[in-house]
Amino acid sequence: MSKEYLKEVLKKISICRNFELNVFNAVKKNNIKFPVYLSAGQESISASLATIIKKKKIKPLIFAQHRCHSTYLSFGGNIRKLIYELLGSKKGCAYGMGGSASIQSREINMFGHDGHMGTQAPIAVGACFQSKKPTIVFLGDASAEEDYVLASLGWASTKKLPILFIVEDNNLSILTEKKVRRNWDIHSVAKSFKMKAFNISDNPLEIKKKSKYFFREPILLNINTNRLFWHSGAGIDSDKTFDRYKSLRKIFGAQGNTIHNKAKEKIDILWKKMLERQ
Ligand SMILES: Cc1ncc(C[n+]2csc(CCOP(=O)(O)OP(=O)(O)O)c2C)c(N)n1
Ligand SMILES: [Mg+2]
Repeated sequence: MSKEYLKEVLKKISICRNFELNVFNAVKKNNIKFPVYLSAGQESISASLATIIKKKKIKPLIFAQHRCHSTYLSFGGNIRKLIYELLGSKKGCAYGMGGSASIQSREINMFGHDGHMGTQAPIAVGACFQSKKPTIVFLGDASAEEDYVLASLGWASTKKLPILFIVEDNNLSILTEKKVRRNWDIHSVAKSFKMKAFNISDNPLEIKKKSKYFFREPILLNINTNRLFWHSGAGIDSDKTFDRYKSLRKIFGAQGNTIHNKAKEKIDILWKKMLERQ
């Protein structure tokens, strides 16, 4: 059972990773002219959540922030429309006006971010409070520090909303580590608001273990992860960063390579064609 789940997650990550590698190259070649936020290294979070939630036959409202390509792709966003968006075309998922940071999609109920860290939390809580629809809000570890995010946790808990707060904790606010910024943990804060909250790794199996609580009550998962590339743009801070995708691929051996190569071929061809058409 868990092998099937892991395979589904791996397939999603391989689409996201190959997508991000193409974006990396497009930025390097100056084919993309605005700031780009690559999610490589962090893909297992949205890939796991999307796989789990699809199985539950739930289509949640999704509120992401700037590092959101993998969120969009994992939850079934149209790949071509994201490429168009990143190339500034009107055919993009945000009509070429969202760029990398404000990806939206009516088809998958994903709301674009406004660029102010953490504002997605009060907006998501408001949407969930009004509609009572299952809702996911993604936050960075730095965004989780904003005062309005904390107030949102309190209201979600008080009203017992069917909302899932996901903190993609890459330990960084641009380049400033968490330990420099604060002496507290967001999962402890959520607990003090009487919410279920957990501090886990980006291992898909750990994420799955907590899924029994999803949308039954408010819950916060602080998920420790790693971003492989620069905060913004195409570059590498360190080549020693742990890569969850690599470790998952190893579990599947030759099959893992086949999954990767299939995704690579599909995504590389798409990017090539669409860049040529520009
Ligand atoms: C309210 C606000 N303050 C500052 C910024 C500038 N800023 C943009 S991204 C960022 C760091 C975000 O870190 P985090 O939330 O952990 O997300 P990550 O980039 O690590 O995915 C900062 C300080 C902003 N966009 N909005
Ligand atoms: Mg961060």
